[in-house]
Amino acid sequence: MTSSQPDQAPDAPLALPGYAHVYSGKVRDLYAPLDDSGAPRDDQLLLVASDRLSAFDFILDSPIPDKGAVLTQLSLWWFEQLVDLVPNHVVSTDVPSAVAGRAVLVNRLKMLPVECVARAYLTGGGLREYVADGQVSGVRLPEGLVDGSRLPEPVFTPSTKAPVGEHDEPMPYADVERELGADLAARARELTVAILKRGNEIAAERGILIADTKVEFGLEGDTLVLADEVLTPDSSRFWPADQWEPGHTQPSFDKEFVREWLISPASGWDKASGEAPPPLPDDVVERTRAKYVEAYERLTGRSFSAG
Ligand code: Q0Z
Repeated sequence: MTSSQPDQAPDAPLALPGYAHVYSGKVRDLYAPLDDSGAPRDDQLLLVASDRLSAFDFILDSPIPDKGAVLTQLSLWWFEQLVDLVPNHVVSTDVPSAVAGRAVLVNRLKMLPVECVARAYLTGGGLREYVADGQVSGVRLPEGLVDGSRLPEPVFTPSTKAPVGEHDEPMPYADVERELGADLAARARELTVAILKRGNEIAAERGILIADTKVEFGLEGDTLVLADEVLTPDSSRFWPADQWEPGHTQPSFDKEFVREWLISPASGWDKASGEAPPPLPDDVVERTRAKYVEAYERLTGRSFSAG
């Protein structure tokens, strides 16, 4: 049995011949391809998405089959939809068979030291800021907004990059300008908002609202390049459009069954206890897998086939 602690370090990463493990996040792993001399290349990375799921800040013991592949294929599809707005880091999907479908070889970029977040709907940390002072990331909003309200325009709400196990914190735009310079800061802001707008234009036709999203940019010379994953349920809040009802917490498109079961008496788990959540019942795992596949199929119009 593996342990589940808040933001635990994950299990030992997979050994991939021809690659050196570089870093592991909560649900993804980074490797460097080895060159002919067996040394790690400094110009590329292999990004591997696992089937791990986080809920209530825990990495659950129950993997969701195919989650890593679904999210990887969804990111790849979005990169194509966005390529007229922003270049991306993708080099190849020719990856070791052990991670086929859930890994991407990418250009190693000089990453911006800022999490670029945009919000189209008000919830979470943005809602907390709005309730406190009527603003989100320094942008004054109309009165009377509630949890789930659509914002008049998407707002750029950058955050700091927190170490694994800590939460990102809101970063005033003036600090982004200090870190990046005014020109690069403005370009990152405009691109982040444009990505969320394009995402919502496409998703709206398919019954999904994208409340907010977090993207990462790197630099290739002076050019901002979209990196990491994009517009996936792990980097964004997806809401079912037909259930959208401002005034309360919206159900999550992907994690609703997991959260509902974990807080139900059936789980026997107390969110406030600090204890690890129990393993998920098979039907919750299967219904959650189906939601990830449904998001992929609705958005892309393609059918998902594992393997
Ligand atoms: C992404 C992350 C993890 C997956 C670094 N193209 C790039 N160039 C340089 N660095 C990155 C990328 Cl994508 C980079 N991350 C986040 C961590 C698995 C992505 F463990 N960190």
